[in-house]
Amino acid sequence: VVDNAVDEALAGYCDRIEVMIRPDESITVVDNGRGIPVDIHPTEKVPGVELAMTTLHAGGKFDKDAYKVSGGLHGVGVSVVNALSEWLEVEIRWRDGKVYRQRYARGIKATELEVVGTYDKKSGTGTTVSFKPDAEIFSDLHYTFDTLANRLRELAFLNKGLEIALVDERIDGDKGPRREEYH
Ligand code: 0RA
Repeated sequence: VVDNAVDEALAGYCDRIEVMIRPDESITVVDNGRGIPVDIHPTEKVPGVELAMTTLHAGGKFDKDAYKVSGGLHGVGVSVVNALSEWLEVEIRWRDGKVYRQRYARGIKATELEVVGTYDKKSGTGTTVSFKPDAEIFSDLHYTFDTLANRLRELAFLNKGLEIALVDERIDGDKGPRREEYH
């Protein structure tokens, strides 16, 4: 999920990514890119985001498409995260000023893409993906802060101008959640 946001940064449209580890060990990744496309794909007849969430784009055809949603560094993309998640929710702040949301359960669409509100255009477009790894697939559901921190630090160092924050909401001390930022 982070790799997709990094690809949006490489394309020149995103300069900030925030990763939150939630108290229930779900993850939220927020970026300030253009937003995963919500418009209807001309031949597939579903929103671009739905294709991204349900199609394995391991190569070839999809990658040449003008509406491609990057597979990230490993070529398969967010559809794999979706398939391996008990639930996944995507929220898009699109350039029409509307907020769109869709939910999935174990990779299967649970709701249609819906308009759930509007956002202040000053705050800008972007994508938020939240997911909870599936306990029927993974035996260890616990995230290790330092493992994520080391990877996110590398990604920030490798991408000029990109800020990445990691927030651990499982730890909420006097100063609030544990937080690190890389630039
Ligand atoms: C393809 C086209 C457009 C945005 C994206 C991909 C995009 C993908 C991801 C995945 C995570 N965050 C993302 N942000 C953007 C642009 C579509 C348009 O503006 O018409």
